[in-house]
This record gives sequence, C-alpha cells and structure tokens, in this order.
Amino acid sequence: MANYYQPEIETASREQIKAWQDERLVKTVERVWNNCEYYKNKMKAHGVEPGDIKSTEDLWKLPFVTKDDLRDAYPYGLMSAPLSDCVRIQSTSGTTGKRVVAFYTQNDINLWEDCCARAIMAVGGTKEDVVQVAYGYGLFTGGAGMHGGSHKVGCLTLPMSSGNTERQLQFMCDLGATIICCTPSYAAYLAENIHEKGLRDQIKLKAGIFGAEAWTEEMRRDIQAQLGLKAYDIYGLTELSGPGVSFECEEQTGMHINEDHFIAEIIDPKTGKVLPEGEKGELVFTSITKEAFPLLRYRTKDICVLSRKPCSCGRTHIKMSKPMGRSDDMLIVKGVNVFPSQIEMVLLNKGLTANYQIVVDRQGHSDSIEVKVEMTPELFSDKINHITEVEKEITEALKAVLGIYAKVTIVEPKSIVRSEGKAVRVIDKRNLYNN
Ligand code: DLL
Repeated sequence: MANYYQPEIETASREQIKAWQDERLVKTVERVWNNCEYYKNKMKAHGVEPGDIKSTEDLWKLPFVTKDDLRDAYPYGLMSAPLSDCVRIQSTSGTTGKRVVAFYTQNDINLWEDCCARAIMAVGGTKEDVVQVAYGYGLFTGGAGMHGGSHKVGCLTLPMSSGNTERQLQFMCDLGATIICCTPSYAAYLAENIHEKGLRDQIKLKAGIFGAEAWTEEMRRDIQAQLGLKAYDIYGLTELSGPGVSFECEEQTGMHINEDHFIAEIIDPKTGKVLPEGEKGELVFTSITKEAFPLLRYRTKDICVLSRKPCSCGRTHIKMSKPMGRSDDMLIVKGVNVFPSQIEMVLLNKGLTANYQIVVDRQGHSDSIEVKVEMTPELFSDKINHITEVEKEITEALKAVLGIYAKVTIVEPKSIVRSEGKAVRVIDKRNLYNN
C-alpha cells in the first residue's frame, strides 16, 4: 500500500463525524449490553438501558468505567466478543495490583493499526521511509502498534524493540532510519549516546514519534536540537488499543483524537461533571468501533484540555493538549499540588538535563521533597566549583513555580539510571509508611 492517509475520514465535516459517532455509539452500547454481563449489570445498577442512548447527547447517562472495574473484571469479565474471535492480548506495564489485559479481534487490530498509520503519515511518513520502532515489543502496546502502522504506510520497518542501545545506533546509521518511534526518555538517552560517539553526521532521522509518558515542550526542544529531527507527540493507552488514540500533526498544537473511533469528554475529576470545551480536567474516552474490548466512558486519569479550533493541517478531528500529568501522578507535598512536569520545565529551562529524580519523604508530620538532577558533562566541568550556587538558583526557581521549598541536589553526569521505556521519575517514600 503506497499511501495510507485517510483524508475522507481525517478531514470529514463535524456533521459527518457526529453522525458516525451517534451511530457507532448506539451499536456499541447494544453490543456490550448483549454480550457482557458485567456491563449489563453496571448499566442496570445505574438505571440506564440501551434504548436510552440514541446519540452522543445521551452519553452522560452512562456510568463511568474505571481501572477498578478492569481489575474487578480481570481477566475476561469486560469482553464483548467470544474468546474464540480474539487473536491477541496486550497488557499494561502496571506496577501495582493486577495488570490490565486488553483483547483484540482481527478487526480491532486492523483499526488500531490504521490509527498508528495515520500518526506516521502525519509526520510526513511515506513508503520511502525507514521506521525504527524502539518501543518495547511484547505485551506493551507501543512496539506492536507502531509496527503495524508502519507496515500499513508501507515503510521499511526495523522492529528493534527498546534497549540494546549499541545495536539501535548501528542499525540507525547503517540502514538510514528516517523516523524513530520510542519514549521521549529513551530518545534523550539515544541522543546522549549519539553525541558521545560522534555519530550525529551519520544519522538521517527526520522525525521522531514519542509518547507513552509525559514530556514537556522543553524536552521536545532539547531532543530536536540534539537529534536534528522534528519531535512529534503520540498518545494512547492499552485499555483503548494502545498508541494512536491521538497524534500530533505538523502544527504541533495538540494531538488529533481519532474521533471516528473514540469519543472524548473532559470531566471534573472530583464531581464527574462534564466540562465545556477548553476547560482543564480528566480525559474520558468511549471507544465506538471495538469488538472485543469496548470501553464506555473510561476514566483515563490524564489531565488535559480539548480544542476544536480549526487546524492548519486540514484535519477536523478534535485536539487534546499534551497531558499535563495524571491525576494519580500529582504529588501532594505539604498540602500543595506538585506535577513532575512543572519540575522538568524548570530544570530544562535552567540548562540542566531531563535526567532527574524526585524523592518525596516524610519526617514526623512534615513532607519533604528533594530533586536530584544531573548536570550535563559540559556544565559539570564548567561549574564544578559553583554547584551550591546552581543549587540555590534552581531552588529559587522551583519555589517560584511550586510555591514550596524543594531541596535541590546536583549529581554527577550519568548517576541517574536511564530508561529504555517509561522513565520512573518519582520515588514517593511516604507510600512505604502507608502499607
Ligand atoms: O503508553 C500506549 C502508548 C505507547 C502510547 C506508545 C504512545 C506511544 P499504557 O502503557 O497503557 O499505554 O499507558 C497509558 O500512558 O494513560 C498516559 O498517562 C500515558 N501516556 C501515553 N501517551 C502519553 C503522552 C501506552 N503522549 C498511559 N503524553 C496514559 C503523556 C502519555 N502521557
């Protein structure tokens, strides 16, 4: 297949998109009611039946689905297709509790790969491109999704998976990869290695498709400068298929949500009330084309804003902002809300690296927060005698943004563990005392 762009879908009129959503929502509600006992009981308990849902205007009548539902119903309880119709499972990397397991029919895989193909096309990908997929393969959705999307576009696909950085760099250079797909923290690590090995002249990358974790505009700026490519964001979650729920186009002012497959809402995370377009809140998705594992009003916990402002790329699908953190990522330190992304922004703006760690602890009744951050090797040799001054400067900058005192410790280059997948940036020792 030479070209995968689906303009008739991606630039459809708002009326057409609404018509698709209305029809597909009604079908999906019937599907879960008829095929999934867990959903039927949940809807009954909420006093709603399929006949009550006639269009997207009725969406609010449906109960929310949360990660707790997925855990309660683990492993098969939320399926809406017979197991014999399924061809794949994928799973989250969840570190606590039971993993979330998602099921796919062949049709589900096909539509998911379409979404990933759209993301690759949106960064200018064509059949002439060489796509290095450095997201993890296996249960994690990153590798499988982008791999399938790359095939659909007709790109030469390098199924590298994450890790084995030496080999990544060798193939990147020898096979002339033009597009790289990986987490932003792994992209930063690859950039560091490319710089150290003096390989910058040998790489041909023009675009990177980075997602699966939060990253700031400051990090985008640094990765672009170091790798000489344009860095695009991509968003998704296992529960909804994986990467490709939304993706950036060249305008880079938010990610277009594939609205022919997903209906997005923003709610107040405390009250559950639906908020108007433009307001910040928790992102909620309803999948309307999935067969095996459709989710109605799934609460993602990701905090963002939706916008229907016309986009210069011509795509009409609604855009979501970069997630500003997850409601469960938010740290409450000394009673103040702290998002790791606020800290990252300050560090990068002060010329430090994205290699940092946030340690939260409690002494008696008082919380403490420490930010350990690496200096770049250049800064390290330059400022070694002035470290306390640098620490003081960052402490003040953090205080201005967070409103609380955070201890800053500059550490040696390379002393913070690098990530090949999603970076673990927060160590909250207070959790130990709660268990
Ligand atoms: O991370 C799917 C994915 C793979 C997306 C590759 C993009 C690229 P999960 O492991 O289920 O799935 O994690 C989903 O990761 O709820 C967000 O909190 C976070 N996340 C995903 N993409 C982004 C992004 C994959 N672009 C969870 N920016 C989501 C910020 C992201 N957070």
